[in-house]
Parts: sequence; C-alpha cells; structure tokens
Amino acid sequence: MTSPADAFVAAFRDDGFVVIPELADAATVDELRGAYDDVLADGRHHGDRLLGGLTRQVMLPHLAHETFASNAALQRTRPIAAALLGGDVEFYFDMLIDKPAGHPHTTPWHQDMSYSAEPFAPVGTPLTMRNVQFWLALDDVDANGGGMQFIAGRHRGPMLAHHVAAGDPTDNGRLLAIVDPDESLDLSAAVTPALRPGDATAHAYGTPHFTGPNRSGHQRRAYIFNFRLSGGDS
Ligand SMILES: O=C(O)CCC(=O)C(=O)O
Repeated sequence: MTSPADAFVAAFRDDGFVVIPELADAATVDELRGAYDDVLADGRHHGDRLLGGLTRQVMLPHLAHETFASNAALQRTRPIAAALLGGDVEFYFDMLIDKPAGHPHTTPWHQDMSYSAEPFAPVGTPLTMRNVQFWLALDDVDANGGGMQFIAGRHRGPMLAHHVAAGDPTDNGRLLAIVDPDESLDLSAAVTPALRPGDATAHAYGTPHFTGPNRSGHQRRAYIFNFRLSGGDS
C-alpha cells in the first residue's frame, strides 16, 4: 500500500507543487514574524531591494537575522526537501517577499528556472527536479490576498518563453514573466491554495506560478527558502 509520504512525493512529481499544512507551529510563526518585521524595519540589509522596482524583496535574510539562519521550519523542511528531490540536499538560498495591504503589483506568471540566466533562460532550457522552493505564509493568504497560484503538470517542460516584465534587464533584481501566459497556459486551471500562517507550499523550478495584488486588507509576508540536490549547480 502507498504510504502518505509516498503519495505526497508522487503529488509533487506529478503536479509540480504540494501544500504542507503547519510546516511552522504557532511559536515559530511568531518568531519568524518578529524577525521579518525587524529586517523590514531596519531596511539596511544589502539584499533589501524592490523586485522589478515594484515589490519589496529581501535576499538572503539569513545573513541579516539569526532567526532566518536557524529556525524550526527550516529544520523541518530539510528532510521534506530530500524526499521531494530524491537525494541528499543542501540549503540553496532564501528571501522575503512582502506585499503590504493594498499592494497593487502582481508577481507575474513565471518558471523559477527562467532566473537561471540573465536576462532570462531561453526556451528549451532543461527543466530539472534538482531544486525545490518552499513558500511559507506568515499571514492568511488566498487568491485575493497575494497567495501563490500554480498550474499543475507544466514543470516537465518545455521551458516557456520569458521576458523582462519590469526592472533593469542587466540587474539581478529584474522581474521575469512568461510571454503571453494566457496563450501558453490554461489559466482557468490555476490552483490557489488558501494558507493559514505557518502553512507552506513547495514547488519545482519548472512549475508556472503567480501571485496577485494584495486586496486582503492585511499584510502578506512570505518567507521563501530553497533547497537543491547536493553536489552540483542548480
Ligand atoms: O511571493 C511572491 O509574491 C512571489 C514569489 C515567487 O513567485 C517566487 O519567489 O518565485
């Protein structure tokens, strides 16, 4: 009989994403929120920038605050990442993406693999299952509040055409987007998991995903961290 763990890994392999309820418990959410707010308020971390000139993003927060260097959610995630990718894993990188109440900007449909080259990886770039991104909600999120939306099953390829949607194409903080997503994707099939604080999603680098403006009336804090198979480039 298939164990729940096997079904979970199979869902990730089939759909390109999974939901992980309660990846962080209430105490960990409190700790992460405190650290998050400290880093945003400080504003001096060298990774603090506007993604595409639009949306607040703090790269590598583990260098800015010890809570992001070591916390219970990160520790719980490591074996999950190993199961999803099917081998030993290493921490790759982390970031914070904040959408305050009323934030008007989308993070357009994209595949994370598009960021593997500048200005963007070309059509035909192999989509591997060597990396996984975890997106941990520190607030309630849904489609209306800037929650993550996914298209299932498109992580197996081919890599779709991307373009620079905003920002300087020569800058690492550019914002990439799939060209004509309504042509290349069935957007009516988009799935938006509603998450409570502490719930997370995990997705593959080929999985098309998107977040909308934040119309929820409250802040949307996302703590995002990536693992990859050990020994080798992404
Ligand atoms: O948090 C967001 O708004 C978007 C995050 C995302 O798409 C990403 O990190 O690849």
